[in-house]
Amino acid sequence: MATFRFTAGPWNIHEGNETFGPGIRPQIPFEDKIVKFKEIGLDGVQFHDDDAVPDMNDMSETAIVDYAKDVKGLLDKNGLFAEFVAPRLWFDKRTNDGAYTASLDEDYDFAVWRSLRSIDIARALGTNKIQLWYAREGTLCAEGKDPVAKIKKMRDAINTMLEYDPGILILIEPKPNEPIDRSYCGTAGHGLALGAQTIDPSRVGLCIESAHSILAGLDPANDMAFGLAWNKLWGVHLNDQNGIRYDQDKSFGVDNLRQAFNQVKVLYENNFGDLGNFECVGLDVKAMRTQPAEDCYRHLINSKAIFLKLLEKVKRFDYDFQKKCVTEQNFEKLEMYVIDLLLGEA
Ligand code: XUL
Ligand code: MN
Repeated sequence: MATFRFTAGPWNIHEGNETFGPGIRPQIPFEDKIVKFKEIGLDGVQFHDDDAVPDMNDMSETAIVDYAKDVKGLLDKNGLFAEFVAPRLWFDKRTNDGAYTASLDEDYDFAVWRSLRSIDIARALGTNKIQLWYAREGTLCAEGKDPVAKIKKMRDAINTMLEYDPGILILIEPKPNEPIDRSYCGTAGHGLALGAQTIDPSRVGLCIESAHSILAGLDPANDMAFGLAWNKLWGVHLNDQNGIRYDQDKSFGVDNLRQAFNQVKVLYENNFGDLGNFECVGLDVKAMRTQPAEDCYRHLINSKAIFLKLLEKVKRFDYDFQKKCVTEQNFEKLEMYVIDLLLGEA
């Protein structure tokens, strides 16, 4: 029941830079991160388009693919696969005001160019998954965009990608805010509704990130369940988050263990990983700024370890006892059992 393949992106090892201070750990070359990923027990790597091909904006379309093929060689050498490629549509000046929802037509065109190149890169890396995190698709100034027209542009961009390559899958990773404060695609429901409006809804699914669900005031396990109910959960980004504030990307389970337990439980019970889309367990976590450089993979190691410890708890879950409690409608009894299980007393 269930196959768990663990993945992370090169951005998950960073220098500790945040809004209030610059990086304080030395930069680690991409190749070193890849080697270390394998060593700490990851199975695959997640990419932004420019994680794979850093100077892509200034390269020809053939040069981009050639460069990506070399990256594939590096992955093969280290026994890792590429899970997905996500166009990074929030760094460049041309995507300052949104990408598919940019105010200027030429900026929209740039975003679509990057998206199609992401597909080329994904193919060269050996994956058919494109992940869309809609960073700036929304507003800070609410009157700055016509929301109805712009939401339709998000659909148009997906259609262009689906048409460009009939074999790709699009994974929408919804998030309600940050860096914008009003997202046009904030929840799993928005993601699926958007997918349903495209030319091929069967190729649009979800990647649910724990922190993003929490930021939306929702329960991550239930968001995952919502995707699983329709076989639309094609990826997860596990992490943790202390309430509704800035996006923290804490290690999985460190803030709310029971909430993490229920994420593992819903994935395990529903055969995640064996559902036909090579579903992976992404660990979208970031080390605290205080973390020493010599131990800067610890948050990834911990997140995987916590997942596996919780998996053991899930496997010991007493379904007969649960059924009895449900029949008696004695959920107080069931709650105590879950707490005892998590505390090692059941
Ligand atoms: C942003 C986020 C990103 C995406 C990849 O909050 O989670 O790391 O997962 O673009
Ligand atoms: Mn993420």
